Amino acid sequence: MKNLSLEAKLNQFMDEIVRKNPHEPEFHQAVREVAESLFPYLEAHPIYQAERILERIAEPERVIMFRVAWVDDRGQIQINRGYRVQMNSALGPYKGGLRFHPSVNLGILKFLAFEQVFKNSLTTLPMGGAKGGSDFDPKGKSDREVMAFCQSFMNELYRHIGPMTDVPAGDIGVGGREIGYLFGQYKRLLAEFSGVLTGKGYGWGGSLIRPEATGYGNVYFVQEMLASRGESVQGKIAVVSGAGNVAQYTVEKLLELGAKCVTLSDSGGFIYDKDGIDQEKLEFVKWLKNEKRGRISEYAEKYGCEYHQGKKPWGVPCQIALPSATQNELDEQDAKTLVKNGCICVSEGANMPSTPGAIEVFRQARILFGPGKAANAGGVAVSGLEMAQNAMHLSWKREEVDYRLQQIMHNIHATCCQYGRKDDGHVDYVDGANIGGFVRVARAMIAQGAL
Ligand code: NDP
Ligand code: 2IT
Repeated sequence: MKNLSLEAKLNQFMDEIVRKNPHEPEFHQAVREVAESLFPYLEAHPIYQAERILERIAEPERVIMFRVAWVDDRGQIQINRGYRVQMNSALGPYKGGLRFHPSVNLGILKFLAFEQVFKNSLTTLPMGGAKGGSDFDPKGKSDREVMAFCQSFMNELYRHIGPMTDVPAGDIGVGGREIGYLFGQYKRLLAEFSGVLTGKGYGWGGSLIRPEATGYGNVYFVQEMLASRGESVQGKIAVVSGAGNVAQYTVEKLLELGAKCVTLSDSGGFIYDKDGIDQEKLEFVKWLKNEKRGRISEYAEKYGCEYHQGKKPWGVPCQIALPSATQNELDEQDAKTLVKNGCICVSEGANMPSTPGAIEVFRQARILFGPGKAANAGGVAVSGLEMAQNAMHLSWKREEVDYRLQQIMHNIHATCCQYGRKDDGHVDYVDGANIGGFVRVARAMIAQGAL
């Protein structure tokens, strides 16, 4: 074993991961990326090898799967599958979002829960890592159907969560409406008003800035990366994918800082607004997506700009690209196009939006590349601040939460630099985030014994 090359050891480790977790390609992808960063570090820190920390982190502490039956508007029973992957509790109660999307399966939730462990560690707040959700598709469902589904989902989930045990939040397909229905059902079942979920509405336990936090946080991270090369956001052209929670507030903060955002997308295609998305157009997007629940093509109809059906926005020339929709939405060819067109900074609002081939292109080109577990940590960070406010039974002002969010993103950037700086001074943010996130979890696991 000792004589094996690092690559052979990595392959052996990955073979075992694949053998134990068959048919879960996204989970393999997430683990491999972390393992590639960590293996050289582990060589220099044999204690973590002896304690088998990475092997332990890659095995969920607990996986819960359950049936969710509910009655649709036609009076028919629908059956979905619910999940909660409780990955790691070394640093605090399990914490992470719920995703409602037809593509949800165990492998996708395991990749997301795995990423969450490192991300939450990077925030330095006391949160373990988890993810959950269902293959339920909220698209085209009435509010009553969504409520019926959420109530049935919580009827099972409630026994596995709690403010000191596991605190879910939103993700794709789970926003303020769903969190409200889930919270109401939990409260009814336990007769207890507690901070069991984050992303609650303001006035009933929610934190100011939580809706904005992921998008704003990603732009704060971009500011930090650009500043390290003497650059700023002001005057840059930005390409954003997605049109949901993360994308909307990414655009809002970029606008405030003087950048020009020219794209948004959804699963139907992308809009290209050469004049830039201004605040008024953004307010339309918020209404379109959060209330009307329509398609982004309606933006192109209203404002007379280009709409590219079935396409992604990465061919649009820009200096900053912010993938904010879903996993593996930006591939190697897209990455080459971005670099060729002069993109200097890619920062992941979504979880694992860049394929391994794309990441390799960004790293080779030495452009600024902020991996999701660092760049989009602002969302869960403000969730952590929501938990703190709930525990104190008070709420902070907008400025206070925003200031803390900025500090946390600043510190995450510093951690990435600390662990990702190479001999020639170049910072590899992927290595920095993976190693920086790992170290806190590893120390806590060693202190807490073999479990
Ligand atoms: P929303 O549900 O609010 O928005 C998701 C957006 O992505 C929609 O525009 C949706 O389009 C698009 N999308 C989703 N799935 C696909 C797909 N398979 N192909 C193409 N487009 C797709 O989710 P969020 O904005 O909250 O989440 C976006 C990303 O950010 C996810 O990767 C999530 O994990 C990550 N994230 C979210 C955080 C949060 O606090 N909400 C925190 C950190 C990361 P359509 O409506 O057509 O499906
Ligand atoms: O991926 C993520 O970090 C989230 N969806 C937010 C998790 C949270 O608990 O706020």
